[in-house]
Amino acid sequence: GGACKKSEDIKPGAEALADDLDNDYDQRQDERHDNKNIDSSKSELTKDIAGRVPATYKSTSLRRWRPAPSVLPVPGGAGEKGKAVHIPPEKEALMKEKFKLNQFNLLASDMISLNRSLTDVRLEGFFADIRYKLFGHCCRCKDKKYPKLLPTTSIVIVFHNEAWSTLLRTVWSVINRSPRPLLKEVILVDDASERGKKLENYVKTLPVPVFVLRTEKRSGLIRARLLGAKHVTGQVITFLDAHCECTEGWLEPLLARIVEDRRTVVCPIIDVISDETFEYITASDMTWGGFNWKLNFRWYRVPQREMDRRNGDRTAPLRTPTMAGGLFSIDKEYFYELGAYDEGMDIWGGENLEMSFRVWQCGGKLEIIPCSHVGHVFRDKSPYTFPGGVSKIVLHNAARVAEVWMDEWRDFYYAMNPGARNVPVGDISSRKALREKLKCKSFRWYLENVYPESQMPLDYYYLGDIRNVQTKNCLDTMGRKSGENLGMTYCHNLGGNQVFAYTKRQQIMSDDNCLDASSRTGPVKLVRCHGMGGNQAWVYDEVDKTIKHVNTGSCLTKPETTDVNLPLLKSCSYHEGQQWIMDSDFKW
Ligand code: UD2
Ligand code: MN
Repeated sequence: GGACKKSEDIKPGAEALADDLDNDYDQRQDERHDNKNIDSSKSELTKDIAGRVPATYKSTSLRRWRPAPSVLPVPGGAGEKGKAVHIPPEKEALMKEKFKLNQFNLLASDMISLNRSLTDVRLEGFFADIRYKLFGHCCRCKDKKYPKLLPTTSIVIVFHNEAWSTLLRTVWSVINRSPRPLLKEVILVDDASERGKKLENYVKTLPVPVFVLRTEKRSGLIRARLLGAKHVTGQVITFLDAHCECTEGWLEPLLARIVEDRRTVVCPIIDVISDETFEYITASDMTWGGFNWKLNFRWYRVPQREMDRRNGDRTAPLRTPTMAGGLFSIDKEYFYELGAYDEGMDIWGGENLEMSFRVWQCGGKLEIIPCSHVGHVFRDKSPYTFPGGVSKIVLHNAARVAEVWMDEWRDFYYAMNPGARNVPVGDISSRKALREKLKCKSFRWYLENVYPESQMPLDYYYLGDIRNVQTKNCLDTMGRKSGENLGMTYCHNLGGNQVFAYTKRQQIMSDDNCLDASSRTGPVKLVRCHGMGGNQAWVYDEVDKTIKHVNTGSCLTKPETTDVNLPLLKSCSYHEGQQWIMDSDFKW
């Protein structure tokens, strides 16, 4: 592009600190995008993008298009081939200072070329080769043949106070690694950033159409994405976070899958770009998306059931119960048919589960396409403000998910999040009407058919706290992890760590952990639920009020006075210390 100055090492020294802190979109960071492939194909490209507006779906031909060679590594360049960047000790203070701006190592990011090279991370190798030879079906991503006619896509990237280098590296990775005929445009939505340099002039120099939109006031990522989507002219919308890097061949498999079935919402495998070193680390292709009782998104191991459905082919589309939310492609018309996003959601959170449930319950499919890899900088903390408070916003969004989509299982959400009841959910009538209009299936259907491995029990007798008759105290996980002892303390009536479900499969569970005992005298531990009975099977007797461990015949017993926080397992004597009440008086 015309604005490209020649390659120069960026050496932000201590003297750079002051002005870097008030302007982290410092132009010095774009000094190294001397992109060889782009210039040579520029005339081709203008013709492709501007000269042809596909009238129908599946109309953009890749037949005559030849891929540019992938971006060549700059010898000795920081972070090339996705390698880690190490900051010399004398710059550590500066590094720490800059880390606070975005909650990632901005100094490292600024040292890396805006179009650094990455290695090709797609699955191949010995076992894939063997399968290919033996069974003839292709288990190597690089050998897969995609239709020559694929829909065009527009990339929508929303951001608030994003750093120049990560944002533009995202854009460059899209430009460098997407077949040009498929890339309609890139739409950047600035969600009222308070700092940063103007992008308008810079994007004009880029070899593909890149537009910058602005929200009038901080609107949050959900409404910012809606604004971006409105301006999409491609056939497919592809959303990305503002700190991503797309790898070789990331786009074709996503679009190809949508061509097969336009009601498929597809996600790449989200690889990890280290927030400390910006190293590109390939993520497992054996994880999918789930969620816990709090309605937090979580990664879990793909169950054997789904591996079997795919005949063990790790390159086949993976049906995932939920998506992380930031990176996915969806047919534009389908996006709107399906209800776009819930405009009542603020700032951050919840929209990923909302869309996941909606896709599945309303007749679509949600998949991870393992041949598509995109890196993302995962952070420990959020760098920006949540006007009105983090928990209030996140709980508000989650409550909308629970109320509209989860039927009776919304109780788990309210039980697990003390205070969630006090957060107003706002007007949800239009979202409920949407669910009606689309004739969406129930949450029970979703749990039975899409996510039977979920920690939401399908059938349960009870959800609430479990009180001891003698001590009047309650069982309490004390927030402990799998493998640790169950605890007990005074009943606080707030739910959270004192909420247990007693299920028809005889489990007593708290989120994904179950009460578990392996000997007749305890201890009683919290162990990841396995759903196979065994040490995790308990029978509650409503008459004598005992909780009996099936395997050992022992009874759950109040703690000794020496350790009042440790419930025990003892032979049953039916005294009050072994009587429990499952009949909570929570406020939900
Ligand atoms: C994950 C998703 C993210 C979103 C979020 C839940 C991935 C990799 N990321 O969290 O896309 O689904 O879960 O809501 O799946 N932003 C704004 N305005 C705001 C706040 C954020 O534009 O008020 C932008 C932000 O600059 C970023 C994007 O929204 O580009 C996502 O935010 P994030 O990176 O903080 O979310 P993340 O990755 O923790
Ligand atoms: Mn992100």
